[in-house]
This record gives sequence, C-alpha cells and structure tokens, in this order.
Amino acid sequence: MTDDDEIILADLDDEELVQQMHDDLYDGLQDEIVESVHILLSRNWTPYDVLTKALVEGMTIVGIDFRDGILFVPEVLMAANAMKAGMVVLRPLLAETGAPRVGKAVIGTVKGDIHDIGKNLVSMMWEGAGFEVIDIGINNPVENYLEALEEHKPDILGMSALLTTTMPYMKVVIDTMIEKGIRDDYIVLVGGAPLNEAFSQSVGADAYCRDAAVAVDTAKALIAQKMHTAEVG
Ligand code: B1M
Repeated sequence: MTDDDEIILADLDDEELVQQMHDDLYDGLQDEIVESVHILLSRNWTPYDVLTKALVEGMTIVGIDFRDGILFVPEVLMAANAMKAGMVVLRPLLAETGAPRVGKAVIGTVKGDIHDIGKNLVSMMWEGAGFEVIDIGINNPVENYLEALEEHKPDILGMSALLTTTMPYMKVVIDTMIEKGIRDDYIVLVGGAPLNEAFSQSVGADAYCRDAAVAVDTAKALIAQKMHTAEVG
C-alpha cells in the first residue's frame, strides 16, 4: 500500500483498527477517531474497553512524545480534541448503565491547570456508576469549589491536577475547608498523573485515585463506609 492509498477503517481487524486509532489520535484526526469508535462499538466492544484500550492508551503515547520534545502543544491539543470527540460518543453509553443513584459528586481541575481529559473521564465513569456529577471545569480557585459545595451539597469533592506546579493547590482548597469547619462534611478524592498516595495523605485528602476505575471503586467504598458510620454512630 502506498501512502496515498486511503485506509478503509471498517476493513481493519480489531487489532489493526486500535493501532490505527493510536496513529489517528497522534495526528489529531477527529473524524477518523469518531468513525473508529463507532466501528468498535458495532463490533460489541464495551464503551469502557474502547475508552481505555483505544483512546487512553493512544493518549499515553502522545504524552511520551510530548515529554520527549517530539510533539508540541498545538499537536497535543489536536490529539486531545480528537480524544474528546471520541469521548462525546462514549459519554451517554457509559452513563446509561441504569445504575441506581449512589451519591453526588462535584469535580474540577485546580487553579492554574487546564488539563481536563482525565477529569472528564472520571466524571463519565462516575455518572455511569450512578453518581450525579457536577463538573465545574478547569482552572478553579478555591472560591469555585466552595461555591459548588455550598450550592450542590455533594457527598464527594473530586480534584484533578496534571502539573507538579498546580497539585499543591489541592492543599489550599482542603486547608480552606478546614478553616471553614466543613472539611469533614465531604469525602475528598484527588487524582492526576503526577500525584500518589503519599501526596494525597500529605494534603489531607481521603484518598488518591490512580485512574477513573479506581475513582469509581473508591467513591463507592467511602460512601458505603460513611453511611455505615452514620448508622452505627
Ligand atoms: Co500538558 N503536560 N501541558 N497539555 N499534557 C502533561 C501533564 C505533562 C506530563 C507532559 C509531559 O511533559 N510529559 C507535563 C507536566 C509535567 C509536570 O508537571 N511535571 C505537561 C506540561 C508541561 C504542559 C504545559 C506546561 C506545556 C506548555 O505550555 N509548555 C501546559 C500547561 C497548561 C496548563 O494547564 N496551565 C500543557 C498543556 C497541555 C495541552 C493544553 C496541550 C493538553 C491538555 C488538553 C486538555 O486536557 N484539554 C495537554 C495534554 C493533553 C497533556 C498530556 C499529553 C496528556 C494528559 C491527558 O489528557 N492524559 C500529559 C502527559 C501525560 O499525562 N502523560 C501532559 C490522558 C488522561 C486520561 O489521563 O489526565 O492522567 P490523566 O487522568 C487519569 C488519571 O490521572 C486519573 O484518572 C484519569 C483517567 O484514568 N485522574 C483522576 C485524573 N484526574 C483525576 C481526578 C480524580 C480522580 C482521578 O478525582 C477524584
């Protein structure tokens, strides 16, 4: 095949198609990503597998080349937009599991940080698991978090940070909650690529969530624990 030959996505087998999706994500090709997502779904792939195996894995490759100076911000932005286009298709499917309402969560990316793909994924997975999710977006100063807590009275506050320079802001939010005497009214969960469990403990969060699936399990477990504590005592 020459470079000029058009690839018919539907003719590729699953493995080739996923590989092609990684390439298309890398090249920021939104239409191709959307078409491939539909093809995998039509082949009975679960929305979660499409998300993790095709989109998230593809974005990991983009991240490595960004780190190594092979890709630059405009290209990464195009890749991110292609990923988001794929997520638009998956979002209703992930939310449509018919799971009973298990709780309410507010989530947002911290001040100074505009990365939102991971946060969006957590939102989608929480919705799919039966949480009502209020997503307050990116670049949130502490006031935004406090307003959202006051307005929506969630069970959980989720914070995302992707930069080592912005992750310390989580402590600003939690310390302000302590000052206002509302820290223990909420389960505070944190996540983002540069974080870890030790960091989460050091800022006073209830738990660190490595990925969106862990965010679902952790949210469910801590809500169950809170309800149990409320019942017995
Ligand atoms: Co940025 N960026 N970026 N970037 N970017 C990183 C984070 C970086 C690691 C790249 C690199 O060098 N390898 C690096 C940070 C280095 C560091 O801090 N040590 C970096 C940098 C340096 C920057 C800029 C400073 C670049 C520049 O301008 N020179 C700039 C900063 C802008 C800002 O925020 N102020 C910048 C800009 C951008 C783009 C705008 C181009 C774009 C963002 C587009 C968007 O989000 N709309 C972008 C992208 C896409 C990335 C990478 C390549 C991919 C991030 C991503 O979406 N991953 C990233 C490299 C990487 O992480 N490998 C990088 C996919 C996503 C599914 O994973 O976000 O980790 P992730 O989310 C996971 C978990 O972490 C967890 O669950 C998610 C799903 O499994 N999780 C949570 C996340 N949040 C959670 C919240 C929770 C729970 C779990 O709450 C309960």
